[in-house]
Amino acid sequence: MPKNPQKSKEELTPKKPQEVSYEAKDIYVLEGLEPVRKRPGMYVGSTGVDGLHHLIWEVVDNAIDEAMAGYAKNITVELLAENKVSVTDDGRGIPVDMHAQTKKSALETVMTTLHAGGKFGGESYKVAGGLHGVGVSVVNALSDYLRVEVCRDQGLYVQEYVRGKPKEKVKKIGTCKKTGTKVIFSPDREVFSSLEFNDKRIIDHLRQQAFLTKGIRINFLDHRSSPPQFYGFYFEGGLLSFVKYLAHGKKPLQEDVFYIHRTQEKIEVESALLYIDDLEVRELSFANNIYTPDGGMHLTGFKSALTRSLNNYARAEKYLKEKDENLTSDDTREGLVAIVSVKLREPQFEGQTKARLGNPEARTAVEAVVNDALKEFFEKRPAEARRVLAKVMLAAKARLAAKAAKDTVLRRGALEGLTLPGKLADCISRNPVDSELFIVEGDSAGGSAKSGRDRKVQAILPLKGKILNVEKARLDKMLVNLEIRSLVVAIGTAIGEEFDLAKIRYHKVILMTDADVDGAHIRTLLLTLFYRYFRKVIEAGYLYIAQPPLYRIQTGKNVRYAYTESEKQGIVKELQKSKEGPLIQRYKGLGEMNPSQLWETTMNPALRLLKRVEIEDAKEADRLFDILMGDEVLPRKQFIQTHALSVKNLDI
Ligand code: 28G
Repeated sequence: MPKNPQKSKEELTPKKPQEVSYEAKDIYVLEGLEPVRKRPGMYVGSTGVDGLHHLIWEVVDNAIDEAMAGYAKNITVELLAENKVSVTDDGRGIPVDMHAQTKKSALETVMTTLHAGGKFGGESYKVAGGLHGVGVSVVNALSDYLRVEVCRDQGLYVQEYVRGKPKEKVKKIGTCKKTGTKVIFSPDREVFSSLEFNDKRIIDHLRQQAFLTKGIRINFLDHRSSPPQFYGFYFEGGLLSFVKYLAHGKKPLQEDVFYIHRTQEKIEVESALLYIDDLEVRELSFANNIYTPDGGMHLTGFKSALTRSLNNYARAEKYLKEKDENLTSDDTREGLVAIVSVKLREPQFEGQTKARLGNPEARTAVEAVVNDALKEFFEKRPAEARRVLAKVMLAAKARLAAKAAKDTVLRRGALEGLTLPGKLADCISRNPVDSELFIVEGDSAGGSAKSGRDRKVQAILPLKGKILNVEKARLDKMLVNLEIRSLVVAIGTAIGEEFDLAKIRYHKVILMTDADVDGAHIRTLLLTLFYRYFRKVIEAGYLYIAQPPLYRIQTGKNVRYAYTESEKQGIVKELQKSKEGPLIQRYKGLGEMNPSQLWETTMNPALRLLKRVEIEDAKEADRLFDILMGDEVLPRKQFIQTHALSVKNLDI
C-alpha cells in the first residue's frame, strides 16, 4: 500500500493566482487521483466484489471516525437503484472553508486528494497503509459519479464529481438546521468487474462495526426491493454484546461475560470473553476496528494473559499440584468465545494479506490489561472461576491422555518390531524409486487392485473406510488404530522423532478412493494424516491421488472412459454419429470395476491420471478435517456434498 506517495515539487507549489486556470486545477486533481485509477487493486484490494464492497467500508469508516471523535451518533447506509450507495452521518460535516494555499474548499481537497489532510484533527487512530483509511477520495476516483452533501453552519453545501473530477466548485444550495455529511456514489463499471452489492455481506460488516463502536447506531436500508429491507444496529455493550451474539444458543459456563475496556500506555484495549460448553475456539481480533483474521500481537498478548491467569488461579486453588505441568494455551481455549480489539497509533499490518497486527506494544498492553482484569474477575466470582477451571482441567487431561497414547505408538522402536502388515500386497521390487503403494479404500476395491496391478512395482494396501470414521477422531488416537499403524509400517519412514524420509519404501504413495462423499471424506483424513505426520513425504512430491474415471462409454466393441463431466459430453457427442447409441455407465465406486478395468483406467502408468498432492492441498484438508470431525452433522454433510467432487490440476 503506498503511504502518502511523494508528490513532485511542482504539485506542492501553488501556482500564482493568475496562472491557475480551471484547466490547471483539473490537472492537479487528476494527478492526485490518477494512481488510484491506474492501480485500483492497490487501494481497495481488488476490482472484484471484495473491492466493490470495500468502497462502502471506506466511506462508512469515515463516518465511524467522526462518531469515535464524539460527534456523529447515527450512520445510515442505503443501497439505491442502479448500484448506487448512500452513506449519511450526523457528525460535524466536512469543513467547506477555503484553504488559503490551494484556494480550494477543504471539502474538495478531502474528496480529490489522496490522503488529504494526512492525520485528521483528533482522529489519530486513522490507519495509514492498511486497506482501510485510504480515504474517501479513493472511492471518488473509482466512482463514475459521486455527490457529497454537507450540512454545516446552517448551510447545505454540495459538490458532484465524475471519476473523481469535480463538475463544479462547492456550492451552497440551501440551509440546514442540523449538521452532517452525506455521500452518494456509483461505482465505475469501467473499474469493477461486478457492480452487484451483497446485502448479507453489508449487514454482517455493519453489525460488526456497530459491535466495535458501542453507542452508535448504524442503519441499513436496501431500497432494491419494495418495501425496502431495513436493519438497525445499536449495541450499548460493545464487545460484551458481540460475545453474547457469537455464543447465542450455546450453554454458557459463566453467569456474566468477562469484559474489560481500559487504556494502557496510550493503547485502548477492549476485550470480552465467555466460556461455553463446547470444544471449539472462537476468537476474533481487531485493530482500529479492522478485522485481523491472522491475529497478531494483540491476540498473542490476550492468549498469554489468559494462560497465565488460569495457571495462577489453578495453582493457588490447588487444581494443579506442584509436580503438575502448566496448562497450555490450547487447554485454556476449548469452548472459548473471545474478542480482542485494540486502538493504537500507527498500526502495522503484516503478512501478504495484511491480516496480522505487528505492533509489539499491542501485545504488552493487552497482556497487562487482561491479566489484571481476569485476576479480579476470578477473585470476585469463585463459582464461575471453578466452572471454567474444571473445563480447562478436563482439556488438559484429554491432552495428556492423547499424548500418552501417541507416545506408545511413537516410542522408539515401537514400529520397528512390527512386520509388514498381512493386508499389504507388496511389490517385488525393493527399489523405492520405481515402487508404488496404492492405498485403497475398501476390501472389494482392494481385491480388484491386487489382481489388476503390475506386481513388479505396484503394492496394494486396502484400508477399511469406516474404521477411520472414529467419531471426534483426534489424529493422535487414529495412530493407535491398527489400520493406520499398518499404513505407517508399510510406508517405512517411521513417524515422529524417528521419521526418516530416506527410508521410504515407495516414491509414489497413491491414495485411491471412490469418487463419492465417503471417498472424499477418507481422502481428507488421509491427507490430514500426511500433512500432520508425514509432511516431508508431501514436500518431496511422493504423495498422489488417483483419478478413477466417472464414466464408461461403450459403442459396440469400442470402450472409452471419461474422467470429467465435460469429457463425457464430448465423447457422447462424438459417438452420436455411429449407428448404435452409446452405452453409458456411471461408476459410483472403485468396486464396480473389474481388475482389468481398474488397471486400464486408474493404475496403468501409461494411461492413468494422477494428481500430485501439493502442500497447499494438504493444508486445506487439514483445515477441513476439523469441520468434518466437528459436532454438527448437518453442516458437515452439506460441506462434503458440495466439495466431494471438485478435483483440479489434473496431470498425467
Ligand atoms: C457520510 C459519509 C462519510 C466525515 C467529518 C468531519 C470532519 C472532517 C469528516 O474533517 C479533515 C479537518 C480539519 C482539514 C473535522 C469537521 C473537524 C471539524 C471535521 C464522513 C481536514 C476533515 N469539523 N465527517 N472530516 N479536516 N464524515 N462520512 O466522511 O482540517 S469526514
